[in-house]
Amino acid sequence: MDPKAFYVTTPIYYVNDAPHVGTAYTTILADIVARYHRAMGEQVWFLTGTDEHGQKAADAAEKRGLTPRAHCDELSQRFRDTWARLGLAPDVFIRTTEARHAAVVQAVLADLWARGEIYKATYEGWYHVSDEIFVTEKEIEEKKIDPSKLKRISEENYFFRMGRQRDAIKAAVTSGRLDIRPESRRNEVLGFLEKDLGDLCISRPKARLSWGIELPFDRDYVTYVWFDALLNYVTGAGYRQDDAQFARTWPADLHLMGKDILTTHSIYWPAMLLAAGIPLPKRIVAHGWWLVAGGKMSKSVGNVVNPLAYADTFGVDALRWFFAREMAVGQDTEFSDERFRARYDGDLGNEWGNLLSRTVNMIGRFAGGKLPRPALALGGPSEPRTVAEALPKVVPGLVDDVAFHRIGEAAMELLRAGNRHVDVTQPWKAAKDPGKGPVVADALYTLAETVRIASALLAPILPTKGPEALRQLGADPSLDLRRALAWGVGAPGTAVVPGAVLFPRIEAPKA
Ligand code: ME8
Repeated sequence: MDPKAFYVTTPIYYVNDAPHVGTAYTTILADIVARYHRAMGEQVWFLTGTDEHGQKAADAAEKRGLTPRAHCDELSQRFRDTWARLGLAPDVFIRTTEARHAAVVQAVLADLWARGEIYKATYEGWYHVSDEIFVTEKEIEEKKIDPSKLKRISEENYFFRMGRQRDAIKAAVTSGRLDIRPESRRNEVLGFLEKDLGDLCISRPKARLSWGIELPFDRDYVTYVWFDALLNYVTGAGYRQDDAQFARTWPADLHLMGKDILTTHSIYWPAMLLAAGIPLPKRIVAHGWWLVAGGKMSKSVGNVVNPLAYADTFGVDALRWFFAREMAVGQDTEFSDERFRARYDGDLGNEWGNLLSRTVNMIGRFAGGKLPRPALALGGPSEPRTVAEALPKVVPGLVDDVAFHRIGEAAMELLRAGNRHVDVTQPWKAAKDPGKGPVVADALYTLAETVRIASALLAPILPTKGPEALRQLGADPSLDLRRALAWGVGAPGTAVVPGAVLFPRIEAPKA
């Protein structure tokens, strides 16, 4: 049987929002995860997609005079196009409006109904007429909802016995079988699990909302959008469609998302899976917000950053670098033009691009364009070599921790050591002294290995520039990452291939 693939997911995004920096971030983060695992020789299954049912999509379609399906087709395509423009290639782009997904949702619902995990009861509560949602007393108070907009409704609905699963979820989280990160979020979930979970209303009468998946046991109802949406993760892995595919993909290794939807993923979703007898995902990682001027980006404030503008001006790799290096997953982080430029000019231009061009240049001038054979180990291993040799031990753990800001920092530390090594060894001076051939050879080999290792390490984050740097060094971009991190893999005699400046200075005005 094929080995288990590393299965990483993003949330599936609501179609009504255009792709923005938040959704681009999670999708790029998942792409980086996918590339690191692939670079280490693993099979990967990377899923993203769109969440298309529910009231908001139905309303928006009506406003535009379109059928919900036509509306969703158009908006879902916008996500696909944006991800393609950003060079993201998920293995599956799932839409909740696909027939195969409806079949999975209905099969799960039928199964839960047959086993008594779903029951019918009267739901009574305050209904917000114009928003078409039930609101709690607490929400009415907090959001100061106008009482004239509220109607007391008593309605028959279907409920999922979520409360029954509380102890099982708690045991899974406590034991780490369901690993929730960061720690603060895990504690939040455990706190939530202290209370009675209650049952979950999972239906909407069609008379009120028809844009959804019909309940297989009552055609007058559709299922609640989250019940439908969460199941995308198993549909996209072949559940009830392709048993071999499902066996090699499920359980998900990593569900990535913003902290806004941690509860649905760490309570509703495990409860659904436990009730359906499907194994739990292994890990849930909730990242923080991209902030603008200290506040969350919001359409109403008008401070939403357009990731495409940055990708257009600085290149997709620069955007990916900023995302990976600037945010420690789990923390809120400021997105500013100034920080973006500092990362671009400082890290990419000054440390990496500069060391690459100096190295390739000097190998051209002082070593006939070929990687020299290192002749000496002057006074023990060089600083860059010492830094590089620590990497193989730490990199796999950092990948596992989704700690790309630390991988980025480790690569920069190596490049900084390389740039210092240029200043210390001054190969252009030594080259004037015929007796110092071995010193020059040693310095140039050290520099080439330094940039080669840093470039291989960065390639999953910068999938265009990383391989480009490696090609300039005559190195193989497809080498397994663990192998590529080893000092000494660069073969003496390899011809360097001088190329374009990796990160040209960009004088363009604010993106
Ligand atoms: O919640 N910073 O979809 P959604 C970082 N359809 N990430 C951000 C962000 C910000 N400022 N704003 C949004 C849904 N995000 C459901 C999910 S899954 C079964 C169903 C990201 O379109 C973050 O990943 O509202 C967040 O979780 C996601 O966008 C929400 O996307």
